[in-house]
Amino acid sequence: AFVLVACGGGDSESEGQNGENESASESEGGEKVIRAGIGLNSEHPQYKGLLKFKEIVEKETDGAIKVETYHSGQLGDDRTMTEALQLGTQEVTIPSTAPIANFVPEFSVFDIPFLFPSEEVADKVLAGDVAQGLLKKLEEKDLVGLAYWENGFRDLTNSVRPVKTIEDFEGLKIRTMENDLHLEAFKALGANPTPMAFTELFTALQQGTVDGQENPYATIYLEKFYEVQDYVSNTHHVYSPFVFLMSKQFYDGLSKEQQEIVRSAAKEAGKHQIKLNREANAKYLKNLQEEGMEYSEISDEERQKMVDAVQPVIEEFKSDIGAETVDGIMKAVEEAKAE
Ligand code: TF8
Repeated sequence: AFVLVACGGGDSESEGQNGENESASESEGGEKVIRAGIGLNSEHPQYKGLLKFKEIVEKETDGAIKVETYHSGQLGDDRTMTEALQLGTQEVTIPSTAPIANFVPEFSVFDIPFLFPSEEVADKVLAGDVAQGLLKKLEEKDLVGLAYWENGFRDLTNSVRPVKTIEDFEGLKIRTMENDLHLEAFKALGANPTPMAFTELFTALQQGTVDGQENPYATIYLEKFYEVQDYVSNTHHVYSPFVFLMSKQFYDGLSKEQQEIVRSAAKEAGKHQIKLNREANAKYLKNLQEEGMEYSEISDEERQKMVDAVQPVIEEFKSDIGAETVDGIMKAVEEAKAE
């Protein structure tokens, strides 16, 4: 019944086995469909990862589960797609943790500025008990967190001036994700932040409703923000994980075996996504400069001033996030650093 517009994979492996093709046709009519929507465009590693998920799930279930993929916010933004999962009108989305905090406040722990010093530390902490425990909390909100994927370290762009020092933030109108901790952190840095859905961001930058935004280099480049932004700085102020979310209503309707398949597919596709994402984030700063953006490097000394400026905000939010979660993640960071 469903004709797929965006097709992933398409390699010979998916056609190979005769017996499996037969059972797939027998399941006609009874097939389940996963409508998977993401915010970023089809060039982004987030979408490449989603295509990998589709390939694995359709192969492993012999076509009993079909995956339809939608990019560029075609089905909505992070928040509205997450709500659709709760209602059971969409099956999969992969938002940043920041908007997920509007559903499960503990996820804001990842919005603590300068929490993760490196991707290696992020990997270890996200694989650890506290971060994995947060995924389980989603079930109380009719969501199933199948795996962490990666958005990555966020860097600042704007169209007013090069940002090298903390003083340079003064008065800049910065779009933030819909997350209170982000908002307050940017106020503490001296900026004038406005929360906004990602789907409205390009136009807001273009029309000058906001002066700047912050996202990993892959997003800044692949979403062509360089067309409407002049300056980029390696603030690396927050590491954003993505969470691969499934509607609990849908998940509960799967057989045990299918649940295992979607779970391991989300993890496997996540490894692929994270690899591509790191290659992209490492590569695209150069492309941004080639497109004419002026790059400013933040010195260690200046970054320390930013770390100090946001400390009161972290204190203020600790009880909202949950002291146990904050302390648990911070301990995990220290342990990962020491390894
Ligand atoms: C943001 C996030 C987004 C993603 C994606 C659009 O700035 O970094 O890029 O969550 O879903 O809103």
